[in-house]
Amino acid sequence: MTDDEKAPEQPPETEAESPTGLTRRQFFGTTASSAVVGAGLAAGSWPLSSSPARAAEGKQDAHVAPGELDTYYGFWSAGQSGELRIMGVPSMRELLRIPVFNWDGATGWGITNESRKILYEGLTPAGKRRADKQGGVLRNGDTHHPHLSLTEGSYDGRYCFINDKANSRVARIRLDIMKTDKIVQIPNAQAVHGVRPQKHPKTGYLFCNCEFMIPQPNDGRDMDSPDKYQTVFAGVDSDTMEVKWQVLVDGNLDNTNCDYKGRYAFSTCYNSENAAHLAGMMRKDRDHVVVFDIPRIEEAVKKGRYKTIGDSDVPVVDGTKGSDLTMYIPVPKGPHGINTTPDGKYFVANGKLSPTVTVVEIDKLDAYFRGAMKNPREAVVAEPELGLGPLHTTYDGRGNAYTTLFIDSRIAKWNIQEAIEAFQGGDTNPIKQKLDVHYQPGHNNATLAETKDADGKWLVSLQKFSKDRFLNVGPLKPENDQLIDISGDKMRIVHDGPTFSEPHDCVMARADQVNPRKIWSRDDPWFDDIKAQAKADGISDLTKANKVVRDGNQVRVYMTSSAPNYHITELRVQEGDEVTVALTNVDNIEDLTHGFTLTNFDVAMEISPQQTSSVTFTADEPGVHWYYCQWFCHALHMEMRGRMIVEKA
Ligand code: K7E
Ligand code: CUA
Repeated sequence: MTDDEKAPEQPPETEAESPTGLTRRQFFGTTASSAVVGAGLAAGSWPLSSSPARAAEGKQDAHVAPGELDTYYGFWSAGQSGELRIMGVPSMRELLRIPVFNWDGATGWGITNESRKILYEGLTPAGKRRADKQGGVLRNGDTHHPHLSLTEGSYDGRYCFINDKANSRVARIRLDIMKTDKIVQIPNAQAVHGVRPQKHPKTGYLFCNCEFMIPQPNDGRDMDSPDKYQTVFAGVDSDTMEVKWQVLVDGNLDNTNCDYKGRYAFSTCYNSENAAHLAGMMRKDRDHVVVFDIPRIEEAVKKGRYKTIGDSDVPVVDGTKGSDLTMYIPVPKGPHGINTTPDGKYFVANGKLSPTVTVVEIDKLDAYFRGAMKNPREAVVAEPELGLGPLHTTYDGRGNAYTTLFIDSRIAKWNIQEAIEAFQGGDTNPIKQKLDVHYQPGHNNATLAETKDADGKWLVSLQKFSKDRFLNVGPLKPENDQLIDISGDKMRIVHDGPTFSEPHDCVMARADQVNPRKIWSRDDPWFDDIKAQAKADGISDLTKANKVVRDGNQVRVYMTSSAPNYHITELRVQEGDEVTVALTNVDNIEDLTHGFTLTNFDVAMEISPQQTSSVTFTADEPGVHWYYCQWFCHALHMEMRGRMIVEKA
């Protein structure tokens, strides 16, 4: 039987098939409210909820009227753009971009002293050497996996974490101010891919998969012996963003997840062959999932059962096959995503090169680590065949799973319990529906599905290709993020959203679970460094200071602004001075952001209400240099500017 034969009948998926005479895009465009959906169905013979014999589609209204607010925050990675994006769901409106590993001219990320410190201080020695060669920053990032901090399995609104595959870093974003506040580069690693915050009792560790295998240490040895390359799984303390320990493993590491009890993390491996080339990586029919026993790893570190590698002092324990710290579960072929069910009972590893997903019962892992289970495959409780290219699975909290099928361009909805029964020999077909998506989905995620509060309302499917879905913008096309109503028995696509390169993954939290501040607090530790410097310069309150301090050839300018004025509009320095401008926005009105752009100096920064930002540059060009406010803040915004006068040395 083919997968298609197994799947229940589906609504028409091509534009020509619509019985209403509308193209499908027009149809959904006119059915923004649930009342119209009902009318449309009654009028035509669209084979959906109008027939009592068929499963009903959800009827949620995805339209968020002008002035109305979304019910979920979405956190979208931005792939090669290196940032994090905040979306409103279900409107799919982009609300904010948060620079993380990229350079950003709007906010001055990579330019201000505050951001440059964050971008630099967590780098490895090799990372610092590279940054030093190019002005103190690494310039690009490749974000894949945003995940929010949890307390006892629920979102707690503290942090978002995100990986950088390109330069092997992970970052923490403070959700109260929506700014990146810590970045750490993982030693002994190339390409940090899967990351996942511990769910219980609270985050806790941030678990990090280092994808590529390399010689350990990577100092010129073993370069022509790929069979000796190894990679590590890393535990990062999310409170300090320090790497606490690493685990050497067999094979590579792709995606990772963890349980709801605080004991296990688990990662997929697609290169158990230790191959350096594609054909070799595909040789075996089974790769594996490696399970990490976190308390045992901590114990091993405590007892000194570790080594260090190269110039890193991070303890590295041995988790290769035969170790008592890990368990290797063979799964078919090249598994990719790994997703824990919201009830905490199972994880699902997605086959990618196998049409199957593998369901593992988490409670059964204990038996293996106790020594009571010899064959790790005994922990597998189901392995349904879903279609071609299963990559990632998400959940509705009602016992159903939704798996993206990359090659089929579909999402398969299937029932976990029925898949388990079928695995035990029952004749149930666990597949409930297959839905065409456009095109080639990677991750999908449902609202709150990475927490125990999965609510089964909305599913977002992130497509790698948009092809013909939008106006042609040339050879580089947007991705296509589709919003799907999963509140009914059948999935229904309600929105196409183009996105710039390339959201791999997203998570969604209820709006009440994320509570950012409206303006900055002057007590924020963000300002600690500049406050300390100001104090040394005799300034106790930056909101009252308009003062220029000369210290040799260093000049520190403390300035305030309130719409539409800078309170220093004429600044005299000498050619060659190293100038630091610390600017405080004393407006305390919500949304009244100012900025500071020094023309022809490549200097720009944001100052939102009650924020201080600082920047340091060399006044190397004599003459008159205007600085201006680049955020339109007032009717006299154009006039909000001043002169830096650089006198010839
Ligand atoms: Cu599947 Cu990097 Cu999460 Cu992309 S990974 S799809
Ligand atoms: Cu201040 Cu524009």
